[in-house]
Amino acid sequence: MEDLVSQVIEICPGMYVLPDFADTQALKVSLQQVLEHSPLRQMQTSRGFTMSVHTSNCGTAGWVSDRSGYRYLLQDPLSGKPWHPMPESFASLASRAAKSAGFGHFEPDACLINRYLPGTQMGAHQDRDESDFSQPIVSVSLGIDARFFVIGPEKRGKSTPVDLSDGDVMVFGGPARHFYHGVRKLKDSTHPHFGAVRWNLTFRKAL
Ligand code: MD3
Ligand code: FE
Repeated sequence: MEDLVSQVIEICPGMYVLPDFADTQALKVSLQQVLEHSPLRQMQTSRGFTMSVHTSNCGTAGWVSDRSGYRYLLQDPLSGKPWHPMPESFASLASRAAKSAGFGHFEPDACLINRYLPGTQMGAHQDRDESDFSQPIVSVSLGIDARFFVIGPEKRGKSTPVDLSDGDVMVFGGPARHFYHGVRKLKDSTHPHFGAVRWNLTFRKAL
């Protein structure tokens, strides 16, 4: 049988959108299992602000933020136990997406789970807590639409909007790996399988 074709859109060098690449319903049960093991929580920034996004992790390493700063930890600080192992369906999705964008052999060891409710946003930032910046980052959107924005290597300047819907996957590597980016305040809407929620899974090689 012929393979189903999927589009790969290059927004700028190193930054790719794979529209409707992920079967999000197939990820839902695994997501629930991970969250039973390590429940959602709101992280604090080093300056003491509470992030509006609710967060958890799975995989060998999990990204955390508190008054001591940002870092990856092998244990969930809420339980002292290792994070839930990364579900095979998550890992294979991330690896296939990276490969489609030209990054072969991507084996993520960290999956950050972000939950956005209407009103949730994420300010402009860089992802720079990982050890090897030659490895890409893969992001999977589930549920309601969000407007993601990317600026560039400097924090200030013109931003480019990208609207992300359920099933859309983005890959960031090469020059885009250190670009400032964020998510605009989520608008109220509803999705047939997820309700008034957006989930984002961010896959990284952290260690
Ligand atoms: C561009 N999350 O968790 S994913 C994050 O939708 C984060 O939850 C957003 O930014 C979210 O750090 C956006 C898209 C994303 C992730 C990593 C990137 C874009 C990126 C790294 C470099 C450049
Ligand atoms: Fe980020």
